[in-house]
Amino acid sequence: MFTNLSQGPSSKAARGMTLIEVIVALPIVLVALGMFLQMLTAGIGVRATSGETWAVSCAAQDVLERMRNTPFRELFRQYNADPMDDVGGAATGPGNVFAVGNMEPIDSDDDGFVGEVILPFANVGTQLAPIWHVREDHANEELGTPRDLNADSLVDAFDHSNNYSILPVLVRVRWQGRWGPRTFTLSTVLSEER
Ligand SMILES: [Ca+2]
Ligand SMILES: [Ca+2]
Repeated sequence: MFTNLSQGPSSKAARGMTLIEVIVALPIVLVALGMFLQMLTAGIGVRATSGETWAVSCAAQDVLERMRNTPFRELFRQYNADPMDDVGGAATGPGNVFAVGNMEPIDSDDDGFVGEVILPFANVGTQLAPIWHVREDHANEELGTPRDLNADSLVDAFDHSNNYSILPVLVRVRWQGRWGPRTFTLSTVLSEER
């Protein structure tokens, strides 16, 4: 003879306990699920951030590579902020700013481009009528200037756009990242002996 235990009072108690267990476990499960979703979201965020950095790094290195492939004497005219003196005619040069895909510039960015090429160039004219010079006395700690740029062992306040022999350069990208403003910078010194 077999007894159907499922119909007994102990089975009802077991079912009751199971229900209580579920009620007790539910918040724990929900918390665990929340943590899992948080980790999943963070993981996606990390991947997106890494993707941004990779794209920006490639773009900055590409700009530096193009500068290395530009005739050294033409770097000043091609990468200053004056489109009128570009070697191939007005506004044919790359200029001092560049875009990276559809990345958004940070709010305080005046020119609307995320990328910027920074060289020891100074505007000795006005905003409306700029006159760009290569200046040894251009003060920029990141560029390492003031610095002798024409190898005469002197640092002066003259225009060296026709006789510079080295050009320190920063290629900087500032963009509105997934988690806020971000900056990536490459720096090097370009010289005639490349
Ligand atoms: Ca130019
Ligand atoms: Ca000098």
